[in-house]
Amino acid sequence: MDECLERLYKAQLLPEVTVRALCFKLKEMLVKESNVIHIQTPVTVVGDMHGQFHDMLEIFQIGGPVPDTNYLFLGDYVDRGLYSVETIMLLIVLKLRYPSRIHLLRGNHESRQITQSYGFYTECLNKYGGNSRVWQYLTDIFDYLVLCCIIDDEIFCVHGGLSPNVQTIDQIKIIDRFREIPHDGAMADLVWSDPEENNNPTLDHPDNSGQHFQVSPRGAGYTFGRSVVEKFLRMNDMNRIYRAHQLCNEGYQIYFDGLVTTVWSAPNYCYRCGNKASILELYSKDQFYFNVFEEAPENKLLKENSMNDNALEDSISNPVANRKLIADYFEDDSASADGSTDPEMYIFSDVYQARSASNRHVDYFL
Ligand SMILES: [Mn+2]
Repeated sequence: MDECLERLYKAQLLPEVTVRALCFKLKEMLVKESNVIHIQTPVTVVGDMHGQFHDMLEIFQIGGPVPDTNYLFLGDYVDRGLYSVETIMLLIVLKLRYPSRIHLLRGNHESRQITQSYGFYTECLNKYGGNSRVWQYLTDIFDYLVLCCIIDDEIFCVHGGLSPNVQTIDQIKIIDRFREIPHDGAMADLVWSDPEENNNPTLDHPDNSGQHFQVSPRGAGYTFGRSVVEKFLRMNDMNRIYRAHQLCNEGYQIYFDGLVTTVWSAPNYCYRCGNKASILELYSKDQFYFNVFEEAPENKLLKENSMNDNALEDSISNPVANRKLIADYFEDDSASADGSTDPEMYIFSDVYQARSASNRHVDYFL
């Protein structure tokens, strides 16, 4: 296990048979867990990572390594970024090696359907010689991840938010979670929903007075207002909610005077959003600190390169130039040459990923 960790910290892939064995072991561990786990402070809460592996290493630098620091990850480990496999594999092996020190909730991207559209499926194929077995092992594991966590009996943590089908924690505990995330219902809402400051009934919308959940513009889950949160916290004797799922420019966002907090941990999301990220360090139930950070130095090479040839503004205002910079950074000459003109060579496209990963594949397996 320590040998696996050593390789993963260096961003090296593990062989397929090893991934299979590790997933099998983790499944045995997770199947015993309740849908809602209980943990105690101190713990550091981490939001979406989305395959930004170097930024996750940065988190272990600024927040402390496992097992010195306890971590609760709120989901969305894969998709969008270029290192989803490395990111989820490191988290899996850390969980196996230090089960009581790190906890992993399920996000809406920990899903077979979503990962086929947002990069993880393609990345697995590219990094494992075109076969989808590693993707199958990993998405099978996603079915076993827990849905919620309660810290110190009073802080409710979940990837997305609340559900009109869930009034009590006990109702979450009886969900059959060992499955793909469904399109609707309580399990879908927990990973898809968002808080909405202006979701309360008003004179303009008196019809809302009875129900403060509204259909989400995401096409899954709901948006929910203050009254929903207050009722849920009161009924469950909880004090506040920590969740992830939404990009925050400052790395975190506070709703309803602190009743709900969003933690976002992917800096410069997708290597181009320019946002900060944070981890939330909880020392006790009332003492906490938002440790705000920016993208990892590996990503910053991008900016320095672009500064040198005065292309920084171009890279922000001109997505094509930006793609070329990113492609240059990943040392894929063929892709970058095409990338400046061919929209198909966009960094997250199947074509780009296939080419760059086939290069990397050689490194890993020869
Ligand atoms: Mn999400």
